[in-house]
Amino acid sequence: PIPKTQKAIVFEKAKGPLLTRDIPVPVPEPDEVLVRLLYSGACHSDLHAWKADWPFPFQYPLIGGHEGTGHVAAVGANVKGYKIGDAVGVKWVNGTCLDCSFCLQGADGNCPSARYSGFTHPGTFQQYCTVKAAHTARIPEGVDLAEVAPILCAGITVYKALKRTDAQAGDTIVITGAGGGLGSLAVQYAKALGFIVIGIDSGDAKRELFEELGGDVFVDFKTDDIVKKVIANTPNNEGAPAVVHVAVAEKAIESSLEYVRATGTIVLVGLPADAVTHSPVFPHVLRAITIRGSLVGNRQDTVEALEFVRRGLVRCPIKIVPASDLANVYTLMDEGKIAGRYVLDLNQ
Ligand code: 8ID
Ligand code: ZN
Repeated sequence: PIPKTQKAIVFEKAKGPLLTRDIPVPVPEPDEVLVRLLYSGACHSDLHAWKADWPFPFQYPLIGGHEGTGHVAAVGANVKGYKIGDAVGVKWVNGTCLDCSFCLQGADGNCPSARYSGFTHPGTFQQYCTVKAAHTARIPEGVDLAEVAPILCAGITVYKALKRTDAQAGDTIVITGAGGGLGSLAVQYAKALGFIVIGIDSGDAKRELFEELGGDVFVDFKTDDIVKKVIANTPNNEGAPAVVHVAVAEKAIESSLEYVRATGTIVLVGLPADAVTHSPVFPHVLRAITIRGSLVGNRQDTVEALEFVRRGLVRCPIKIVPASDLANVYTLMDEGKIAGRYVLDLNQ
């Protein structure tokens, strides 16, 4: 039986208190699924939303969260293919029109009428949420629902970003922010795809995690000469053919212009507030480099990213905490102190 009310973490304004409230359980539209959520990852994008430090039309009161897992609790009248009890995930892209040119190209996040979990649609920091059936992710059998939660944003996003580097198996790739939520998954997808991985982050906890996850060379951005150490670890000291930035730091992007290999590709994923990419035109053209942005992933990327987890090639280094600990998680995240990912237990 579905209760009338549920617990949700709500904030009324930017940086406002994170209040646990009893609110109504939503009723699914004909093309929606109602999900009984058990777990939600806490992504740095949720922290950006709480701080409102992006030029994004945030709407309050807001229920954040966009990496949720649980079971189908109800299906809308027109939904086929899902039944009550199915293990499912909720992504950042919560619904799209399915008809525009972006949808047809599989650029789900760019659909002009897309709605986003935790940003423009009540997210996964609550016990029940609605999602368009077309954007509900199926969780493969045998996969742990807490452990898989971070795949629904972090995993999909870095898997897609790695594809967008156009790197080939055997290439050396740099991942900045390699010890954080996205980074710790990027390292594993990169290894599974056959890359040699140089990770940039700071401190023993992140270095140890990086090495445990199979990373090859760790560069500490606080104590190492970044450019020198990266170049020294690339074939013929030519520089890195591919870079994925998940660090929340403009500086990280700037220094990559100096260690990227001529003809190489830099993919921007992290979204530091007010950051600008300064790439002087002359070396940009003469060295023929590419700089591109990458936004989450589409439904097919989701299926593929989850398949790596099912096969045991990628695992999420998580710490599970009660949902009521979200404010502490945000503090630790702001201080750069989280190695891996925190996952909220939505029953606590
Ligand atoms: O679709 C997208 N583009 C997308 C999807 C999901 C998340 C973008 N994001 C964005 C988030 O909004 C955030 O800006 O990616 C960024 C990283 O999210 P996260 O992995 O959830 O954040 P984290 O766990 O806090 O990890 C960030 C890491 O960066 C390191 C920190 O030490 C931390 O481990 N870092 C920092 I801050 N400065 C660094 C630097 N200068 C750095 N690493 C290397 N060099
Ligand atoms: Zn996210």
